[in-house]
Amino acid sequence: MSRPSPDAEPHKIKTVRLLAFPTLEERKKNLADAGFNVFNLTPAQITFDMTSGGTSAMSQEQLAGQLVGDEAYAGSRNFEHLQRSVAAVLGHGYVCPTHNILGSVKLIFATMVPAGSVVPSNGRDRMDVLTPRDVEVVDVRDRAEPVFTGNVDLARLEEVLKGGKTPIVDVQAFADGQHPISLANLRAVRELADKHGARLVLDGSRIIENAWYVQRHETGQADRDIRSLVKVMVKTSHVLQMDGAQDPKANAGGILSTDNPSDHERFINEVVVFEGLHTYGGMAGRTLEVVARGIEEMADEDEVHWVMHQTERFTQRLRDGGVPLERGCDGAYVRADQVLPRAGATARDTFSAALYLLCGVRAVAMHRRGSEGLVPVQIPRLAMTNEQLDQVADAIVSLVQQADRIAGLQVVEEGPWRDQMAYHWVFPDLEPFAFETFPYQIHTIERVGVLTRGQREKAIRAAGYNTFLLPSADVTIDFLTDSGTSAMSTDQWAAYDGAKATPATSEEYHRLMQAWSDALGYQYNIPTHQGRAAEHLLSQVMIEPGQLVPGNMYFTTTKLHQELAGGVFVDVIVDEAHDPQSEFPWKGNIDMAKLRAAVDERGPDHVAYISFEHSVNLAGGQPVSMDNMKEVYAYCSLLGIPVFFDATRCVENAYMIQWKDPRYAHTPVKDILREMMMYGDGCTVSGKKDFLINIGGLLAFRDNAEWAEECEELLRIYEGNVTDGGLATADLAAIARGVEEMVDDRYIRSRVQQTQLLGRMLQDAGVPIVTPVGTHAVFLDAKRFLPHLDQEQYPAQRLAAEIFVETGVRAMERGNVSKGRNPETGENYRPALELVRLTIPRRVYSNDHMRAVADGIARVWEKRESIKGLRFVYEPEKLRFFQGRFESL
Ligand code: P61
Repeated sequence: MSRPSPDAEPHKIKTVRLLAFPTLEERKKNLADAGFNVFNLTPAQITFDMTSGGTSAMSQEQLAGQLVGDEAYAGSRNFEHLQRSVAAVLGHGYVCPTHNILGSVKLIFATMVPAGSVVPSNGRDRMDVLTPRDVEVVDVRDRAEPVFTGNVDLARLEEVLKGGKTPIVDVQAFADGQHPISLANLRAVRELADKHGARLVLDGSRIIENAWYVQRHETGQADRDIRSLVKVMVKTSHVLQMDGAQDPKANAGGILSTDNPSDHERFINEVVVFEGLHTYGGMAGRTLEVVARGIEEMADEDEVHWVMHQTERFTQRLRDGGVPLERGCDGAYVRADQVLPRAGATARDTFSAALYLLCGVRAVAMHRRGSEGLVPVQIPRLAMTNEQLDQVADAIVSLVQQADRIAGLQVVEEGPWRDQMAYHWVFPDLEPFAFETFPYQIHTIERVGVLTRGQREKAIRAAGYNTFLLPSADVTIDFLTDSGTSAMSTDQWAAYDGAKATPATSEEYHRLMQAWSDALGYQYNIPTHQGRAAEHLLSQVMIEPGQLVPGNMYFTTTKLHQELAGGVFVDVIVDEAHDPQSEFPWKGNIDMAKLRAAVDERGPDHVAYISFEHSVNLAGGQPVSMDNMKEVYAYCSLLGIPVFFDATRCVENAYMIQWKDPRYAHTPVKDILREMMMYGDGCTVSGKKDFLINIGGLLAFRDNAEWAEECEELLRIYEGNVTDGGLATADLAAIARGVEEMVDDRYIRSRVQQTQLLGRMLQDAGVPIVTPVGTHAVFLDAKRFLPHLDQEQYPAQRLAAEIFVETGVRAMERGNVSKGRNPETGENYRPALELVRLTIPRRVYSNDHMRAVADGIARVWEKRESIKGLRFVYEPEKLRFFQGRFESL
């Protein structure tokens, strides 16, 4: 079962944790304050904390598990769950929980290892805590074995066992994070232990990584899956100890499991002395639950392969860059003594301090001071993208290249443990390394659908070739919409959880008012449950029947509400917007000639307002220039015609101005946005897009109190209270945070540049797309993709279906099906743009996902000639794209 390297995460991002990017000056200050010992730095001072213990991204099911801890002293449901998951995945019938791995070690030594014992072990890092216990630890690792470097030297082990003072043999899976053991060797150790009446205690904290190694490198094991290898390794031991903060991806906790009732009996009688009752063992109920769920999930084949792929890729990049290192199952262990030979005994801590100074990354050697000069650079499981890891590797390579500029730390205070060290240092003059990456780490993941091609064929037929009708569980990468699909940050969640709910006025409401007026500069801000609710109120208040509403291309809900209020929409967008091949950079602009003609024809009194959308969705996410906003506003304000923005994607538009208009290249996006909003009298917003929340909207007026009052009157009737707009208090809190996060320059740049990347890769493969690429989506041009299909055969609809079958990616048709039929003639409108929208949710996918999507669509492109059209089998009258069903021609 030799698997190719996975090309993208087999999951998406559910929650993000924002990263800090301290400046060089801040890093110097932080280091000095920390006594130049990076152990003393805190995550808020660090960009990437390269450690794997308790730092993994968990699944959303684990996160949810935190809230179902029943926090009982005795016999909790979470403990029962732990028993079930240990039995199912590890195969042991008894489990005793502990507060962490040290708790497990403590119980084993208290119950099985009398003072004066000799304990053979293949690991060294445990010595720190074993030696003070009046036992002799003997290193029995087989130094001659080239592949399974954690194997036990069996002859040496037997020698030790023959001494008669050895009650247990201590074996670590992936000893010290660096040395895997083979299944054959583990079995031989068990035989020897049995022969001499000792018990084999396996530390399985990194059993997943070891199982992967066995699958990949041990003869005869390639066809076994990780799950069965884990079980067989566990069953080979008498007792398993496991750190909950490693493979189970919890932030604390540990277990001891066994099949032997008398061993278990001893553990549970001792656990009450040191840890807690045997049904919680020093863990909170929530941690028990997270560990239980983590054990159930940890052997997921795709996830294990992704984690190990990241480790291999990271290590290889360092090796290629000439960094001396030793392999780790969870990262690379850098030979600081070789990098900084002049630093002598302080080489490790000097390396760590220099790396932090260079780029804000922490890699720290912990525990006791020892002789080995290794600095572990561990990867928090699932928490970083390949791009981020590549940059961390590049930073380390750059450090190694500058090593001769670095003098060793001078010891000021010392002790036997590394956290006790304090130093003085003369800062070396290093060329700093700047990260250009997502300004967040992955906090929680969401598993995605993994169907086979055959299953996807069945699924799309069952959905009538309509991607709206596919269950999301069947979708691998969901590019249907960027609406309400953002990953929230942990800060947003914290605000959400901390909100004090009320149907009246809340602190969260006031905070939100402040956040909105800071971001947009408008005086009157009215919350709504989403965008269309704001459109409804605005249209009802501002439009008199028969009035024109000129706009830069329509959006479905916006136009609908204008028409329901008796308005007549007129499209005044520039012609280039209708041409998928025009390279004009401001395709969202209003054509002044068209606007003037519309106003002149009916007179300014017959124009309700201008409906001015930022980053025009249906034109392909095309931006409006600052000059155009100024010009439209200057013209309209003279005539007394209000200008209202649809500011749903205003931040993306602001970034496009920063990127494409040289006059704004150095202006923060926050300031560009404030200027943009000055050229309007108000706005509607669907908060589900740029504002980084899953639900919510806004109706705002710059300074007109009368309009605001009229809208609030309708709000009370249709939506909710004026202080919540029908939203939960908690959602108000999440929006307020989202509004702060959305104008972060690093964030919005990485967001829009991700869209650009996907567009470039598709263009490089020759796939016809709308150019220039917009902000939130890449639009495929189905007319050029499938020129052999007539528009009556719904090429965009078929293309979206075909992309799903080939790749598991869900896209949205935006062409003949969406536009509908002319009610008078019954004919399809046959719009100029026959498009498939690949819409990118915010903070949810990595750039590797983009690559996988581009490769998949390139495969569809290659076989385009064999793709057939569709015909309706069920065609609803209104908004037929949502429910319509088709069959293949
Ligand atoms: C979308 F197929 N957009 O792009 P609400 N203005 C703008 C939007 O993009 C927008 C709304 C107002 C969606 C969701 C969607 O026919 C459809 O918060 C520029 O959804 O009410 C929504 O905001 C409406 C998709 C909406 C559709 C209607 O995917």
